[in-house]
Amino acid sequence: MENRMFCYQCQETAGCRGCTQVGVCGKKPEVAAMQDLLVYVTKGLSAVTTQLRGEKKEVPAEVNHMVTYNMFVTITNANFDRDAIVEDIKDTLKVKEMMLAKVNDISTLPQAAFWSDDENGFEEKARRVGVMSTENEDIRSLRELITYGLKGMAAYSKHANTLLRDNEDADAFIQRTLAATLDDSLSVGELVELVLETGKYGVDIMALLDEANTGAYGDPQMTRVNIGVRKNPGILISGHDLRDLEMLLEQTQGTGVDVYTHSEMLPAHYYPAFRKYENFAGNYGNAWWKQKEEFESFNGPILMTTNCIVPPKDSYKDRMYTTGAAGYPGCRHIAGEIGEHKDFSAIIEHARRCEPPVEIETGEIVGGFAHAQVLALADKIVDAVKSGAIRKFVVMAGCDGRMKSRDYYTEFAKALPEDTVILTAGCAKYRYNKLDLGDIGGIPRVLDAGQCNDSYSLAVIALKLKEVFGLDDINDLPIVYNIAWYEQKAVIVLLALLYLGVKDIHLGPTLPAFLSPNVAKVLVENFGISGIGTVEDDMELFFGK
Ligand code: FSO
Ligand code: SF4
Repeated sequence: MENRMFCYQCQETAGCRGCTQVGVCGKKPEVAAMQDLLVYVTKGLSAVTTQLRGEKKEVPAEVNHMVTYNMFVTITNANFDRDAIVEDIKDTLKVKEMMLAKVNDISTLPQAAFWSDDENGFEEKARRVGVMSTENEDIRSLRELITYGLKGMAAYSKHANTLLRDNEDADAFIQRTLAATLDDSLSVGELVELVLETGKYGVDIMALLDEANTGAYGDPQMTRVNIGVRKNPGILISGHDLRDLEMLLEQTQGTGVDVYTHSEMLPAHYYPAFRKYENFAGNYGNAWWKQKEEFESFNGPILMTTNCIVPPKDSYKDRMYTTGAAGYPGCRHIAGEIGEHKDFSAIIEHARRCEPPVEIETGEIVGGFAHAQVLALADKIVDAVKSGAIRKFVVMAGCDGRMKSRDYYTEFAKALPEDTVILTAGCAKYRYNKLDLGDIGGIPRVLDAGQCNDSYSLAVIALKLKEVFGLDDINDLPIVYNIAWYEQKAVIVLLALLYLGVKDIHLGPTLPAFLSPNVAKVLVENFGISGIGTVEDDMELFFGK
């Protein structure tokens, strides 16, 4: 059989249909195959653990963590290392066998619960278990929508686990639902129900992560982050893992090496706990997709703690390190499980041999408007809404990406009426967070809550405003939603918003390829989801003529 792949899990999928030769993200067919197999064996393990729970037997926390880690590994541009993924498959099969031995009644378990082989059989099996192994396009669409939502949940769950927070109920849901995507007896209606339930647990997991982050590092506060450079050599840390950042900051004290954030790590500056580190220098660069140029000019080592990795150029590949679920062949990986100390000394030594970063811009970014900070300003905000100084809030959270069509978001932000305020989270903000959009009576017109998972803050803010204004329906608030998506964490954020009852979300720059026409119709009819138009048309749609 030819070596073809099929992946359509992200917004940049080839031709808005599916990557079949090589990923637009750079994922090669042999990596795609092992990711498909890792998802399959993780679903098999999940069916076994779900049966164990049904028999009132305990599932160890390490097994829960294995499931979420595996799913995280398969998120867009997190891990390109085939050999590492093969090891994950082997480990998962071993654990699955151990768990299977504890099951009393194996009669209802799916085939995936029994499948096992050595590495020689992996390629052959992978070809039979990919996305296209589900023939009915609506069932396939719903299974993938659920699976991608669970991948997003898994990523957020892992971040909470890293800070020693667990939610066994949500883990049980993730596993039960992964297993359900193998169940041929489920109808379209039942799968739609599961999509919504996934959103419910998405809210729970984001709440857990919010508690974990604020519990460990304090409530984000309004902060001005420098985007220029200092004179020392630096380490650039990217991705979403705050615990990795904390360990790196601790280990760089007194070494003469500065630490800069990149892309989704920018919001770390908003947490009080990280301000005390004098070598925490600022943010360097922009959203993930510009990293080829920016990593080059940074000069020092780069630590990728999660997605989004762009296959590195040879000129800086030896300076790129990965940790956690991230991986790239040829880049050094820093080991360390949940609760373990990670040793970053090799990166620090490396930084000392490097030139300081080249300055690519100067100035500041203002952020830190997670729920506590916004609620501290609630009176001011409510007055501004009542007086008409703020007409509408525009949620522009989500992801950035390399498609030219995303210029829309910059133009949209520029065209917004001056009595509107952008609420944002995620890397989508880089499309407009360096524009000077001013403020309304001291309230900045771009309120950045943080990372994509901090979209949860935006929901908390909306619910609070609903209460303050005495409204029955969250959709009666003066808030419109124009969200950009790229990978699977955005899927769980979207499902969480749907669960909270938010209607009429605009999603761009294109709708997901994994929505079949019928599934898209369900989302349109029940939730009013739609795409984006031209900036002019959308201005009129949102704000009238
Ligand atoms: Fe962006 Fe990448 Fe945070 Fe995503 S850096 S695209 S939705 O990983 O997770 O916002
Ligand atoms: Fe293509 Fe996106 Fe899949 Fe990468 S993650 S192979 S770009 S659909």
